[in-house]
Amino acid sequence: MRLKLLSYTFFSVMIFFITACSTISSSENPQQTNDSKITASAATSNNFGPHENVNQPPVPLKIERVSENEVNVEMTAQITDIEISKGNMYKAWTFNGEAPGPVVVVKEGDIINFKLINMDPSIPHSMDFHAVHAAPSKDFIDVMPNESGFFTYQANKPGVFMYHCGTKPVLSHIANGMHGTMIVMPKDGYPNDGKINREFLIIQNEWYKYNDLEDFTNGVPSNVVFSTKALKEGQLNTNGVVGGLVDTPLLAKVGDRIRLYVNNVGPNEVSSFHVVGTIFDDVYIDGNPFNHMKGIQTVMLPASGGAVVEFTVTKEGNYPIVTHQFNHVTKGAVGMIKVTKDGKDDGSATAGH
Ligand SMILES: [Cu+2]
Repeated sequence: MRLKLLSYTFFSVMIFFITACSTISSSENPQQTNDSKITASAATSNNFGPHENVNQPPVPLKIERVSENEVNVEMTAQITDIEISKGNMYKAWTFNGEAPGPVVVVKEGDIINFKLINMDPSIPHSMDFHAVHAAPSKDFIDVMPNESGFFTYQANKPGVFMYHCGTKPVLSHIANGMHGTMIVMPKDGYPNDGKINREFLIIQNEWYKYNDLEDFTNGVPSNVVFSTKALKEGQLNTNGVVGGLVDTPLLAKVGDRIRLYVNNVGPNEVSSFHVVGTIFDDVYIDGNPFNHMKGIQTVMLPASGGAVVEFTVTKEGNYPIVTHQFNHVTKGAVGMIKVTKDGKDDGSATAGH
């Protein structure tokens, strides 16, 4: 494994982390994984079980607006290898072959006609959208292997919401990668909509020993990571991998007012979400415009919790995104916003050696 050293002078600490590059371009299919690495990884991993020889290529999210207040959303449950740190392949249980799964963006009040296609040949999966009012015993039920489930519900509260597989044991399904974010855009927008120059989605999640419920339950995460999902065509779209948002930083221009939709999908840890070198001017807890706070240094995100944070970058440079629980930073929880004169990547290193 290659170790890089990030100089983090603001706190006069040096943070070691393992770099990995596993970005997915939003405009093309995510990269295919390397079978020889998976075989090597399988020899040391403890429990692939019935998924031993399964590695299903990512399937793009299908979302189609069928009327002013109605969308059709189609997702898959599938098994897909993801390189969570250099050389460490994880046979993830996923939605659509991404972990976290693809971002789903709808509008407040939308009726969602949801289809879940379970491509997993061996175990059931399901979908629990925190964004909707539903009867879990009917609307979040298991979909059997190689079958599809159809569900309808309404997203009538705005915000940044977690979704996850709710099949028992839920912890195994979430920790193995079945989590993601739905953004329900407020019907009247956010107060600063006209002043925002750039917006990104940042998701925090943890990884543990492979498919090990004992470790999920009583252990500590081996990695804590940030990812981003493309909110529009051409934006970066990554899995939750160590170093993903350092090797390929988010870009901004001096003076930009930036909005981050943030979501901590856990499964177990709290996030103390902070961007070094700035103060959040405006924060909307869980992304609801009603929950408006100002002048916040660190936003606490419970497991599953979300927020919208807005801030201005006033100087050129690299702004680390962290959870201020610094033991998690050493496990990968750092991303980078690179601020340049023109908002383009100037090629300078985001992590010093
Ligand atoms: Cu599942």
